[in-house]
Amino acid sequence: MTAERVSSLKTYTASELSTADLLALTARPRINFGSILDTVTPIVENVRRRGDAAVKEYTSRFDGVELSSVCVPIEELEDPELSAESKEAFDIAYDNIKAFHEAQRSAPLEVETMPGVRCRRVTRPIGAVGIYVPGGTAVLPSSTLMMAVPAQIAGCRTVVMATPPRKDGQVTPEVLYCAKKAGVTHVLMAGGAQAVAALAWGTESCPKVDKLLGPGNQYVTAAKMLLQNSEAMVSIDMPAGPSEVLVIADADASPAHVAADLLSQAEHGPDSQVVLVALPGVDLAAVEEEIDCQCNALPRGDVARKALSHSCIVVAKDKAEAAEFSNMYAPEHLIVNVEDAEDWLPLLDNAGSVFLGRWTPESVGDYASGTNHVLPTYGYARMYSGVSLDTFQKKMTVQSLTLEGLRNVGPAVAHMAAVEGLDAHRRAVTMRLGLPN
Ligand code: HSO
Ligand code: ZN
Repeated sequence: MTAERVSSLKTYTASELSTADLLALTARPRINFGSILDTVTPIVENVRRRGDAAVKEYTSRFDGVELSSVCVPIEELEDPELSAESKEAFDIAYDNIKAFHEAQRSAPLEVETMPGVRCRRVTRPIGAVGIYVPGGTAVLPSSTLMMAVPAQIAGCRTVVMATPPRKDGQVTPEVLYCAKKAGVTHVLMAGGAQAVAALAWGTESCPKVDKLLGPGNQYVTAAKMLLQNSEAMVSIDMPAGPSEVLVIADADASPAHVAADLLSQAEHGPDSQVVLVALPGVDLAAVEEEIDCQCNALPRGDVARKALSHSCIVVAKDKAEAAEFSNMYAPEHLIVNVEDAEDWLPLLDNAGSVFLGRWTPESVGDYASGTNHVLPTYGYARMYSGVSLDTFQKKMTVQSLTLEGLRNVGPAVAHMAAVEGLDAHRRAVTMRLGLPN
């Protein structure tokens, strides 16, 4: 398949490509977990055996920080000093995320399947969760809110936030502010595979959690994958890869806005995935020029440029072709910057979160519209949902029968048990009903 290079972005015309070519365009870079697991496995084992001492050693080696304590109850950390403006911004985000996630509570479910046979489904919080808030090149207090707020609404008893400490050994003030506000109970001052292992196994200072959540680098992801298949008895939110956006633009979309949206995802990391699906009439040269110009002015322009070097433009002839490609790609974020955005929704099946219309940049969902920004990447939006209230809960079914109920359903149960040759099952029913054994 040949690509026309306008300036920085490879450009393809969807109608000229075979299905195989289109599929190849949706392929994400392969991650070689084999070699990553070789690094991560001994770390995970060491933390299992030696607990806090191992976490301290790795934090000293990888982060250059000497920890006095590894994990502390959050009330032991002093309230951080934040400007009024910062507080207000995080408070608005908190309120909106809370409002949207509180509305996700499901109504109790109850069905009488036969007279006297009552079936219910009740919801219970997961007892202890570990939320991983990445450090690295950007501090992400917003990610703290995205995970801690739904955990707080769900009623999780223990919420351990793991985050790499700053060079001075402190937690970033904004991260701590969000953690306190959203009910985090413990702070684990570590990052990487060692933090994930401490959460999964538990250490002297760190409570063992039932579920691990949150994005992280390849080591964090590998540790989560390894631990969910181990004796640690821990589940994970979802598989994770680099962050992504797919922007669908029509001729009315402002090239400056399209470029800004692409760059907002590209600046996350050199491996970010950025795709533009352009409808007829989009001035691609203008978009390219905007990308170039805006990129030069960005503090993280070099990161964004690396991401853009493996990104592309797909030209679609109409709405159906654009939606079909987007569904094939299954992006983490999907921006639909078109005139009739609302009409597109019924056509869209696979995306972590959708941003409809020209006034809806991805940034609003990243921070404060109320939706969650921990979303499936790597094409997993085909079968995974983003983090939500459900992520922090599990459902328990309940049945209660009256004698009449057992009379109604019992004969079918007894017959099925006989078919399966499970006589003890059959007798548990027939005995109660006073039927011959
Ligand atoms: N777009 C990121 C989330 C984020 N953006 C955090 C800014 N801060 C991944 O969904
Ligand atoms: Zn973002």
